[in-house]
Amino acid sequence: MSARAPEPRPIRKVLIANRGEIAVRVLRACAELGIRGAVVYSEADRAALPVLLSDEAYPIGPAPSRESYLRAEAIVELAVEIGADAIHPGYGFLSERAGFARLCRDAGVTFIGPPPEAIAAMGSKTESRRRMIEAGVPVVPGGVEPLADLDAARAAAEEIGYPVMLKAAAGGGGKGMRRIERAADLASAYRGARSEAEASFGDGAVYLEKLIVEPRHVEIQVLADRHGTTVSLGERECSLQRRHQKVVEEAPSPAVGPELRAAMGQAAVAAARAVGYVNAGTVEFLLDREGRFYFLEMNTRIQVEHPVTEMVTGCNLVEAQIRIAGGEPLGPEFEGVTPRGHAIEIRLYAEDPYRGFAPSPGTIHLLRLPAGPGVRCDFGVYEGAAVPVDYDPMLGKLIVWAVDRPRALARLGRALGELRIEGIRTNLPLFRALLADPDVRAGELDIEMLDRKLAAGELAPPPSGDPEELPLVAAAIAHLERAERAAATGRGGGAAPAQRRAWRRAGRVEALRGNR
Ligand code: MV4
Repeated sequence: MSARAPEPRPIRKVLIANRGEIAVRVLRACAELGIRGAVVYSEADRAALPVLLSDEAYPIGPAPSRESYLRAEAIVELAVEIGADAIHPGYGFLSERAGFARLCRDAGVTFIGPPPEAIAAMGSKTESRRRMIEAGVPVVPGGVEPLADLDAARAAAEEIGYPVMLKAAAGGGGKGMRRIERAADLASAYRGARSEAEASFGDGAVYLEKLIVEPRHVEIQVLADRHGTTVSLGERECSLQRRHQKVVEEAPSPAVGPELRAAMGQAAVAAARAVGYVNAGTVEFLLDREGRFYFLEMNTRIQVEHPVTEMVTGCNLVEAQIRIAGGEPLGPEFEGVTPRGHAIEIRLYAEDPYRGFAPSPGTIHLLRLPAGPGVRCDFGVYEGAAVPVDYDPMLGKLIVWAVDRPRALARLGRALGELRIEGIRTNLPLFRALLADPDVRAGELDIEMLDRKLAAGELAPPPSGDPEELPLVAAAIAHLERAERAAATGRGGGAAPAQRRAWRRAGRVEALRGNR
């Protein structure tokens, strides 16, 4: 066990080294804690929502993230200069760079995340597999050493038994990964994986695992304080992915009952302890059809899908991150947490699902977010805002909660019906199609299902002129006509000009919906 870090400084001001919805999310947690929230912003984000909601905002460079949100030294220097006690890295950007956490430590600024050693240990696939095996956490059968050459790969594959999977030792996220069904395909896969790993990570080392066929992706949220307490907050089902990009997440998983949850939770806590983990983290598992689970990797950051866990546990994970970083112990409310009800999150992207998911940057002319019981919207944009081309195109997330899965699905359908985004194309139609899909409704999910269904054309756009929208269109037109009649006859009761314009626009937008 490593020595505990020295008592951290009290957190009165946080610098947020991120943008979009997660910067907004952290600002909200800071505000509730009575902490000042400062943000950095690139030239493309001068008028972005986090800047508008922050207590302080500082320009950090031009649009490309390399010249702005990835400027580790400049961000730490800024934190020192403005007297920030801590830096929250959000997700992406600098969040999983051990070197950045080290820079913060050296500058006396608290990094709101795990120690650099834990980030580094989980950053290497082979190193983390070794540590997990030592800690008794189940891993996918296979090697823990990089393969010396093709002959070594042949021998290892025979021993594991086909089908197998080649993975980059330095990597994660699917880069340098090859599935191999039979010995005849090994040589070319080996060369391909090596060169891809070299190109992606500057390290061509690869190793072999048994291929798990049609598994689910189930991940466990953990929290660990600086006093030796580590807890599990249950799982998230994240199998609905497109090319390693999650699209829908839910909690609990339809495939996980109390016993499996307890077993996976124990394994996740053991995984975190094995690397001296502190703060919020996620342990990813593959879950096979027989209910066996295997450690895949650990994400040492807050995640996009954290709200589904928040909705079923009542814990505020970003608040917990800040409290932990400030040295507070996890209170009794974090012990023996069991999920209540069911939460589903969908990610809204500025991309067109029916044109190969091409990015669709531009200006959001109309944004109407759903509300009402059990509905949460975490967005990084507002009506009138521009969506830059320079970053991940996620606009925000819609999260619903209800007492059970069928009711959560119904609520999601209702909320999707209220949501309007105009000016840019989004993947919204995909969710209507997914909600209508019998496998999705039944909770019968696996990691390749979405790609399979998209390739098979099973998620076709819903018919245009959606009948549920007709009453809205009719009401808008009727209102507009009444207002115009009243204005033409010069008698009272006419809408004010600004309101009339708004209705006219709403009416046009609704009328145009037919050709989507
Ligand atoms: C696997 C696998 C099947 N068998 N390993 C993809 C990303 C990387 N973190 C690990 N991944 C996988 N590893 C074995 N031995 C299938 C995947 C995988 C996957 C995993 C989680 C979520 C989505 C995925 C999509 C395709 C493949």
